[in-house]
Amino acid sequence: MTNKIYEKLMKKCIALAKKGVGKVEPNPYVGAIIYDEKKQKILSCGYHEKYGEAHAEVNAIKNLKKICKNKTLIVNLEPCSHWGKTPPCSDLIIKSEFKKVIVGMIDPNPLVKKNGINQLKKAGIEVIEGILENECKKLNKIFIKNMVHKKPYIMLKTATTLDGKIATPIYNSKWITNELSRNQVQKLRSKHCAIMTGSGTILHDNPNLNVRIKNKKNPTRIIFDPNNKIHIDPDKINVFKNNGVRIILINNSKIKTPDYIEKIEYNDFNSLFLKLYQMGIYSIMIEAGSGLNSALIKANEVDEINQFIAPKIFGCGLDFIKNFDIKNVDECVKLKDISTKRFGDNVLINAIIEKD
Ligand code: AOF
Ligand code: ZN
Repeated sequence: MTNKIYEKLMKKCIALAKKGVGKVEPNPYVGAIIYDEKKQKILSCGYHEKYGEAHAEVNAIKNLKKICKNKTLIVNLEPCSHWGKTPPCSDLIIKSEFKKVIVGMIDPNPLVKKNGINQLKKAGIEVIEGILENECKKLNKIFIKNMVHKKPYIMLKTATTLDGKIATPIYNSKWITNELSRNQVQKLRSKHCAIMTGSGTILHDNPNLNVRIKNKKNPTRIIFDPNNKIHIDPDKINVFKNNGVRIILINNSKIKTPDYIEKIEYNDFNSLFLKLYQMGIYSIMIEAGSGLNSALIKANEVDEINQFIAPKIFGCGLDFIKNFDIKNVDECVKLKDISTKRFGDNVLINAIIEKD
């Protein structure tokens, strides 16, 4: 069997895995296919459907009417080998007498991490690793960040003019990007556990930071105010309006806040994000001004940027990032895996921040 066929099947696994979006988090998105190499035929498919329930491999095996003996299993994530909320998939795969297992990427979960593959090999099953590895890693970028760093995945969104401005000198920013771009921002918000902004944005824009798409849950709001600049007045400050949305305030003041606001202290970004992860925040979309944007990028905490660019030039005003002390080009923050998308006359640039 050529890798081309495995790649095609892996693509299908990724598509199956995506059916779990919004239902399995913080678990990974996983799809599995059982394939008959002799007949060159897909016999069964499965995916991880719901948090805490059967893994993709188990569902694919369950959906197969015949026996798995001598068949090939394709799965985008290494099969697990541990007892979690469900039994180890590696045991079931061995018991089912598969001949071959095709794996997209190694499971970064320290409880698995190569153990699943090693067990399969020990049982005499042929394992082929790394098929469409980059695509598989992209699919589970949040899960990988969570497992490796025990911190939330951080995506910074900004909406700028062609010259990188987010507002005029008098803080006017309504609207730099067009309606199509702003609708896309709504979709991005709905895909993250939380939205985080700083005190400057709250005081100048008084944003709602909500999702206005029907049947979509509002993400947790995280307000970063380490210098205690905001007065918590839900009548005046929109993000503090309590309509069932979780609110986390980061400040160091002793002032009592309403019970529905969770308050945490700020020391540094690293301990803040470790803490937020422990509080069940697995991914954060940053929608802030240049102060917080710059501090987060400088601290190497941002994983991904989505920059919407409008065909406008201000030539003055607020930059989306400021005060980097860079002298030589090779000292710059480097971006990779660039993709672009048009929204009418706006362009969205999506990029991953290089960390090595
Ligand atoms: C999933 N779905 O399809 C696969 C996973 O607590 P458990 O038993 O659900 O185990 C979760 C871990 O199992 C997860 O962190 C990952 O390491 C591994 N594989 N998880 O939720 C799946 N294949
Ligand atoms: Zn499993």
